[in-house]
Amino acid sequence: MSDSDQNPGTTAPRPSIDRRRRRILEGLTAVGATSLLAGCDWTKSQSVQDFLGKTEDLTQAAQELIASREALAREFQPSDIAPTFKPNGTIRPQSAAYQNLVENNFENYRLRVGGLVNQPRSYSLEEFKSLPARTQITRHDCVEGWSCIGQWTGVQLSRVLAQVKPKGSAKYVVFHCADHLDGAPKPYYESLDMIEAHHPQTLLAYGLNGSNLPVANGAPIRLRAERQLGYKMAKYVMQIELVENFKNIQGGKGGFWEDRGYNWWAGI
Ligand SMILES: Nc1nc2c(c(=O)[nH]1)N[C@H]1C(S)=C(S)[C@@H](COP(=O)(O)O)O[C@H]1N2
Ligand SMILES: [Mo]
Repeated sequence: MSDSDQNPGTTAPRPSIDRRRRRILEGLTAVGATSLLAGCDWTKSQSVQDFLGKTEDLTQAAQELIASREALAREFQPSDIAPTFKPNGTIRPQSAAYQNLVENNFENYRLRVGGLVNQPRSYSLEEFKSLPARTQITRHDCVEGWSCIGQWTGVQLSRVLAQVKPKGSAKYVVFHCADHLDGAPKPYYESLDMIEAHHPQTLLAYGLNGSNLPVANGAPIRLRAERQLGYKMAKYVMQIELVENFKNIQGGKGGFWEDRGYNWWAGI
């Protein structure tokens, strides 16, 4: 990626909206975890109402933002699917451990889910594929300026979170990957807040266009967060960690590209 691809949107002068937006997002993130996990409609939960009540001057902006965080990404028709889904970034992790997984058809793969949860667990690929699935046809937008439409099949992340039972202190979901992009010393990683993690179109996908997810696109499991830019959608997910903040993870900014200057918030 060239330097001009970094920090999309930083050239646009929109300081006050951005500041408000950030304050609201931080508030929603803070209250999001507990209210979502209680299984309630989080926009009506007491903690969200309390938060919004304290920001009277922001009510209009806050309501617009809540609506935008609930909105579904557009879904497309089968005839819109691109013949090949363009791979980007790592297309084949080089480690011996990953090569072994590929050679054994991912039989030894385990998706580990832990951190700030009450019931850490790990899934074999077979177990994971036996969970209820969702299929969606969506458009992927990369910050480099290309888009691609594909059909994804996978398990809603919300379903996995319900199984591991996050603690009240969990505010973010971190995805640790198998690849070291561009020979980086540490593996690729990414993160979502609890609201994005519980969005119905946020999937841990194992299928692309009706087949197993190809290695080039993140086999055996990759994240789909359909209202975010491509770099948020971690491929080769090995481990999921719930955390309160990013300070002990790599560069501390919540993602591989974030540690290198991209915005953590990559909503589109
Ligand atoms: N583990 C990992 N995940 C990653 C990347 C990567 O290099 N490694 N690249 C990101 C970027 S910038 C994009 S656009 C998409 C590309 O997904 P694709 O290869 O299926 O097109 O994956 C994202 N997730
Ligand atoms: Mo990207």
